Amino acid sequence: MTYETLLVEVRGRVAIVTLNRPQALNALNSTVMEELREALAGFQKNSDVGAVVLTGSEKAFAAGADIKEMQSLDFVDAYLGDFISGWEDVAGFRKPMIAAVSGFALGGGCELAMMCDFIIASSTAKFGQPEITLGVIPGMGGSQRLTRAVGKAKAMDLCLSGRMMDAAEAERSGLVARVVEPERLLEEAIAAAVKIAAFSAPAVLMAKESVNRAFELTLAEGLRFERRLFHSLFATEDQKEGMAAFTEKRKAAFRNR
Ligand code: CO8
Repeated sequence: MTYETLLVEVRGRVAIVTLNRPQALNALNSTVMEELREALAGFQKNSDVGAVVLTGSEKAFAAGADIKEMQSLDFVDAYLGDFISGWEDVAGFRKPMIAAVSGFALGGGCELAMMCDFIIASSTAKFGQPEITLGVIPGMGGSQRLTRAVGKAKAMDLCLSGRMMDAAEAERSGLVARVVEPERLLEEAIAAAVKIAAFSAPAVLMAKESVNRAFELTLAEGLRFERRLFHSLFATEDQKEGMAAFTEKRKAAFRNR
């Protein structure tokens, strides 16, 4: 499958998706959205893909929604067409997805990185929600996911001032899971994805689902939800294999069923 705005490569059980609009610093237009949704829908159905790495270029993960595309939009068109709502399918992807971020992750770019399960950043990465400088506000989670990730003080600072934060500040604030040197970014993200994709797929998907529920449920309901999923994993062959491998002091060979 070839795309206009994405490069897609599958290595073993890991799919690597590279945003590829270098002329616009990977600005996210409707083609990127449609193509990413299509690629992810394919990975969702493909049991040979266990995890995804989403990345951009050295200079930009993505410098935001495409300003030139949305410039002339009016309220009625945006509202009736439910502009950008298709990105929810990216956030709803059920398999693990790691963002490997180098350079600018601004506006929709920062929001796209936050739709992934965790972010590995190059030391050159810069995160921000500069929408306020354009007379708008974040539209795809910047005021919500960012606030949950970094807390009110930093989220307010970024959304109100439009300033960027570097990788070190992003890691300190809890937005980023790991920071690595630029030349190691992709290698580190792929290694993490390879490791995750080798675990039991039902356990991996349930771990993701359970962590995500922490943002929606009360603690008591979340704990109950987690426990029910935990119970259900005892119905899998992989649980038997994982625990047998531990007691037999060998590496588990998960069948992903
Ligand atoms: N949209 C369209 N084109 C862009 C964008 C963008 N967001 N960002 C950069 N480009 C283009 C530039 O116009 C330029 O094109 P051209 O050469 O044809 O003029 C090319 O990319 C290179 O950019 P610069 O020359 O500006 O590169 P610099 O290195 O000088 O500056 C910056 C890099 C600082 C990143 C600068 O390009 C910039 O400020 N970009 C805009 C950042 C921004 O405001 N982003 C927020 C956009 S609004 C948004 O994201 C709303 C989110 C809503 C939900 C989206 C769902 C995913």
